Amino acid sequence: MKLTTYSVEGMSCMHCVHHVTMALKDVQGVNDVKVSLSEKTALVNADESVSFEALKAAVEDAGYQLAAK
Ligand SMILES: [Cu+2]
Repeated sequence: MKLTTYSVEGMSCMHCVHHVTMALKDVQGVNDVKVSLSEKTALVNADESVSFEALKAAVEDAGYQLAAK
């Protein structure tokens, strides 16, 4: 498992935080997610097998942008 912090663009309220959190948690291999609205970040605890591309695609499907930090 590894912990990685990403930056998230497009969030404006706690509903957005919820959407991003759910999108990331739905990715296979993701164990835990903490999204911060004020810091515009997502702290992701995931298996080594989880790619950045998979996380980015999930967040984009939900309507937000994920970037390496
Ligand atoms: Cu919102």
